[in-house]
Amino acid sequence: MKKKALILGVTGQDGSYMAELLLKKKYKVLGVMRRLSMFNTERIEHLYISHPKVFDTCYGDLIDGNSLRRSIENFKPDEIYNFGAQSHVRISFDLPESTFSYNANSTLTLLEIVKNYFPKCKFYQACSSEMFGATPPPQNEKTIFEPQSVYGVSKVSSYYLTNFYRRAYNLYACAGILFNHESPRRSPNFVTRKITLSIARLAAGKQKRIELGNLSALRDWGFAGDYMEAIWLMMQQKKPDNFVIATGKNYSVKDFVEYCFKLIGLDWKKYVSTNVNKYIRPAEVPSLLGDSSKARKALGWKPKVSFHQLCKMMLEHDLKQYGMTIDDAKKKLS
Ligand code: NAP
Ligand code: G4F
Repeated sequence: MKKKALILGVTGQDGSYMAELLLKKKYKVLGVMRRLSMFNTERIEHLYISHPKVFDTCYGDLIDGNSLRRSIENFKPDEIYNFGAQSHVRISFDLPESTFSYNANSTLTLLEIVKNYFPKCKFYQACSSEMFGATPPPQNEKTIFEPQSVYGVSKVSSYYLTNFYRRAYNLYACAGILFNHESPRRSPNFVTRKITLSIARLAAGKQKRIELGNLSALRDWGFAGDYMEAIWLMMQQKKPDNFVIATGKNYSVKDFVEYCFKLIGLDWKKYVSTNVNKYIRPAEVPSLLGDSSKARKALGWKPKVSFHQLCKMMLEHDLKQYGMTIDDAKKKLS
C-alpha cells in the first residue's frame, strides 16, 4: 500500500518541493490549495502531468475548518505536512490579524481534527527561526524565543500548540524550526529572489537599479530542497520531536548582493540603493544563525548546497528566463 501524504501550502515553495520528494518516494500526494482569482499552480503544474494517478489537489482554506476536515476525511492521509501560512514577515505588520489566523489558528484546527478523528496520522508543523527574533545567535532547540513580528508570534503559537498536542494526546506531531531557505521557486518579494530577479532584469535591460532595505541583517540561508529531506526524516523517526534545520553559517544581505553582482562582473554599489523608509520593519531580526547539531546527529541530515552555490543556482535560473547564462550576462555588461 502506498503511503498517503496531505500537503497544506502545496502551491508554495516548500509545498512544491515536498510534493516532488514524496512522489519520488512513491507516496500518493494530495495538495490543499485555496481559491484565488488567478490560477497559482505554477510550481506544481508539472506534477499533474508526471504523476496523474498519484498527485492531485483539492480546494481548502486554512481558515475554513470544514474544508480542512473534509479533505483529511476523504483522503485519509498517513502524514500531514502543514506549510500553509502568510509567510512574509514584513507584510505581517500590515496584516496582523489574518497572519495570526492563517498561521496559528489553523494549526489548532488541524491538530484538533487529527486528535479527534485521525490520531494515528503524523503531523508536521512548519515553524521558523523568526521565533528566536532578537535572541542572539547561535540559536538551537533550547534557545529562548523573542519574536519581533506577529508572524514570529504566530509561529511561536503554532510551535507550542504542536508540542502541547504531542504531549497531552500522544500525537506524532513534529515542529521543524527552519532557518531561511531559498530556491529558484522563492517568491520574488523575499530579499534573495528579489536580488537575483532584479539582476537578471538588469542584464536584460529591463531594470536600471535595485532598491533594498536593511543590508546588514544576517541570515542563515540554505536550499529549500535540502530542507525538505530533513522534514521527511523528522516524520520517519520512532518518536516525534522538534528540530532546528540550518546550515550553521550566516551572511548579510549585503554579502548576498555583493556575491551575485560579482558573478556577473559588476560592482553592486553602482546599482543598489537603500530605501529604509519603504522597507524598514517596526522591529527587525538582526542575526539568525542556526545550530542544527541535534538534527545532524538524530536524523543523519546535513545540507548539500552552500550559500555560494545557492546564489549561483538562483541567478542562473533567473537569467535563463531572459535567455542568458552568467557568461552571456558578463559579456553583455562588460
Ligand atoms: P510560501 O511560498 O509563502 O507558501 C505558503 C503556502 O501557504 C502557499 O501555498 C499559500 O498559498 C498557502 N496559503 C497561504 N494562505 C492560505 C490560506 N488561507 N489557505 C490555504 N493556503 C494558504 O512559503 P514557503 O517559503 O514555502 O514556506 C512554507 C512554510 O514554512 C510556511 O509556513 C512558512 O511560514 C514556513 N517557513 C518558511 C521558511 C523559509 O525560509 N522559506 C523558513 C521558516 C519557516 P498561495 O499560493 O495561494 O498563496
Ligand atoms: O527575505 P526576507 O523578507 O525574509 P525573512 O524576513 O528573514 O523571513 C523569511 O525567513 C523566515 C525564517 O527566518 C521565515 F520564517 C519567513 O517565512 C520568511 O521565509 O528578509 C530577509 C532580510 C530581512 O532582514 C529584511 O529586512 O532582508 C532584509 N531586506 C532588505 N531589503 C529585505 C529587503 N527583505 C525584503 N523582503 N525585501 C527587501 O527589499
